[in-house]
Amino acid sequence: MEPQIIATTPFDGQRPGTSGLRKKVKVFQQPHYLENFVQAIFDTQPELNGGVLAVGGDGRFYNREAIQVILRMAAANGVRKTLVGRGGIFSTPAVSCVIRKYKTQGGIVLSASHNPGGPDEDFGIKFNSANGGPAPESVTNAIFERTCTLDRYLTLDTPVLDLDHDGSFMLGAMEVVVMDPVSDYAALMESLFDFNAIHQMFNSGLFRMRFDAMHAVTGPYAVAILEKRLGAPPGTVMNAIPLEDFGGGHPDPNLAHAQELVALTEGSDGLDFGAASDGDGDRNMILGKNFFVTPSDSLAVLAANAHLTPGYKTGIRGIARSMPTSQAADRVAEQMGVECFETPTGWKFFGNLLDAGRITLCGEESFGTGSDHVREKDGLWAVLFWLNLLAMRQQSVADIVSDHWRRFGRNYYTRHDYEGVDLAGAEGLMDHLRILLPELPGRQLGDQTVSYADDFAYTDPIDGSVSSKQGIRIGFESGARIVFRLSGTGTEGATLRVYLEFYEPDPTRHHRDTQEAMAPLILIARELGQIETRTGRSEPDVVT
Ligand code: VG1
Ligand code: CO
Repeated sequence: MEPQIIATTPFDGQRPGTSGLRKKVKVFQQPHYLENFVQAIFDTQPELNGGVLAVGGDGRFYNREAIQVILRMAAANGVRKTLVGRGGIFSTPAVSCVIRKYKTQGGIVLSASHNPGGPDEDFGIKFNSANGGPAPESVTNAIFERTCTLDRYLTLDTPVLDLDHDGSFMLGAMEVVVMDPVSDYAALMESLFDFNAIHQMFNSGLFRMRFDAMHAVTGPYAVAILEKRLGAPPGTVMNAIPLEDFGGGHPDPNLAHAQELVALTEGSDGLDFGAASDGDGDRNMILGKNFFVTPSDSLAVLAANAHLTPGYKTGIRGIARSMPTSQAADRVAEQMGVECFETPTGWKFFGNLLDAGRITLCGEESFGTGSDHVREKDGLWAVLFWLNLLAMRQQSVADIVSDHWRRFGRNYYTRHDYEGVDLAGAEGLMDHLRILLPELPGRQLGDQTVSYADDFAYTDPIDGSVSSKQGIRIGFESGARIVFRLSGTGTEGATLRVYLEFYEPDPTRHHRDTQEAMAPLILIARELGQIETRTGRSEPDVVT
């Protein structure tokens, strides 16, 4: 079968953001739009020619069509073999797992993660490298550059491919292997955690939990692992059937969007444990009875307790967190005597540190936690990690976290998001802060004195690459911080994220209401950023 050469012209704005190219479905549905981006991947990644590629997505609207396009183009571009999840489905961490296990030359992940799905909502695509992780900036920049000059793409003229049955078939000279999306991932989880201990905890009948798959990709993974392998009662996984539009919801596991689950953990009859994941399965939210675990704390608690699980029993080598993530993990690293790194937002910055063996665990405040087992953040992994800890420690979630605070102190933390604000206003706010930076050190703001203020830049300790303008950091002498950043995953207007934290060593002050405790710092951020005048918003849309 001869490849067809299709003439095309470049589209503006095919620059990948924090995690791949994310646009409205309608943008992707324009003739040649998806094809151009995919061709730019093949043109810039020569090792795919003659190589193996993993492909799958979170099952959202347009996933099925996009997979067909990609497979035909892969065959026309000389890919030798593709590994595809049945139905075109793979969670993001499962793609990473498959790339690593079968040593493919890379993978293509179709997802817009926590963004809503459907004909009028979002779609996304990103390329993962042979290490299983999101391509580093050097690669995403090269792909973008290529989209600016592209004038043709290669494809095959074939009927619709059947991807709903396991097995393999030839597409031109390329072999397509349709595989169970769950089994390799489940086996990896079993190698890391004490499934027997977790099984016993479920068998005891004393432990009650729900996992909210939010009608997204983790449904089949969670049913297979929690209910089938670990013996959790049927129905433990709620909203388990993946839907193309996630049932109309926002598949974002946080207090605002997973309210049904949150309610089940509240009150005197609340569940012992609640957890949720996002559209593509890489995020996690952890809840105890009447207790929300801040993702930054979750990373710190997992690090401090990692030795209790089989996969990490020999200890961890180091920890990395994204810049806006609280410094709770730093305290654990310090006490353990291991290295701690502060990277820009986005998982791609952890890859080099993981590959070099400098870190074992990493995480972000945005409900992302992971380790060197794959090169993506991993929602179910975090849930299983917590279950393993609960089984070993035989304590409630609240007790485990309170113990942690007593030992390390508490980093009070919150993030305020102002979504869909006017782009010019948001950029104006950031520019205004940048201008202020030089005069801030030494200044008194509220009850805090500024010790440093900068626009975060990161030099990768492994390859020396520099990423600048990664967010405004304002650090105070007390150790408190305020960070301002604009989102790189949205598809409409701008989203301003304001991240706040302060350190509280005194255990008698560890159980205050977070928003109340942080009110003075929140006020400083609002005034300094002139948030209301510049965004027109007096309150954030989402508080986590
Ligand atoms: C957000 C989060 C970031 C995360 C990224 C991708 O990016 O803040 O921490 O890595 O989403 O996560 P931004 O640029 O909107 O702040 V996912 O689950 O969308 O792959
Ligand atoms: Co995600």
